[in-house]
Amino acid sequence: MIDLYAAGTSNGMRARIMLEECGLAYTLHPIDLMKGDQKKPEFLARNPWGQIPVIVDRDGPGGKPVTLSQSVGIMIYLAEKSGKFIPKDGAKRAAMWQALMNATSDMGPTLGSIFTIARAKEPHKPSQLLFEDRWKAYMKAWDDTLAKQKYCAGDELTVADFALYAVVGRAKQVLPALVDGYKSIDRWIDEIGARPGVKKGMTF
Ligand SMILES: N[C@@H](CCC(=O)N[C@@H](CS)C(=O)NCC(=O)O)C(=O)O
Repeated sequence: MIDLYAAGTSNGMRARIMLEECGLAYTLHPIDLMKGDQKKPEFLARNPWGQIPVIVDRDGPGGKPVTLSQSVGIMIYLAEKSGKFIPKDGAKRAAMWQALMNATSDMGPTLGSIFTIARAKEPHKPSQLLFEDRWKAYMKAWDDTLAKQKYCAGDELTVADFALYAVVGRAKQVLPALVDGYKSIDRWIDEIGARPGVKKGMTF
């Protein structure tokens, strides 16, 4: 059994989508970020960085418990545990890592910056433009890629699709204009978003 400590942000969604898609039994423990649950001693004991998501796998490698934070670390851990969503072929796996890192270390923080600036009483215009332009460039590149191939890393569904879906899906929930007008991304959103595991994983 796995315990998931998370909230409804793109990072939290990634972890929940993977638990669902890998078919692993888990219990969700909702963390209220606004109330600061993530800075309480019991949470910091699991992740000293004080951020969601965190999983505790009571049945980790060798039967020993594993406590893990970092959404990408969690996704890969769960993919390896279940033997799903990581290509066996080396070139395809490299393409998966490239797509995964763009979704998580480029697009995720860019979206976070856009949200933070949008919530400010007096948004700093140059920063707003910088991050919005960066977001549009990533979206355009994904739209072009997904016009040529079915999934983020090629012809195989991988963790990268779930990572990108969490960030694009979260953008669609909060600022839908960020996701408007990308035909191939729309086709991909329709397919990935229709998966029961993804639907449940996006729900908090
Ligand atoms: N690199 C980390 C980032 C985790 C992260 O930024 N978590 C945010 C929510 S999306 C959080 O817990 N924020 C609350 C805080 O920092 O106090 C990951 O991928 O898991």
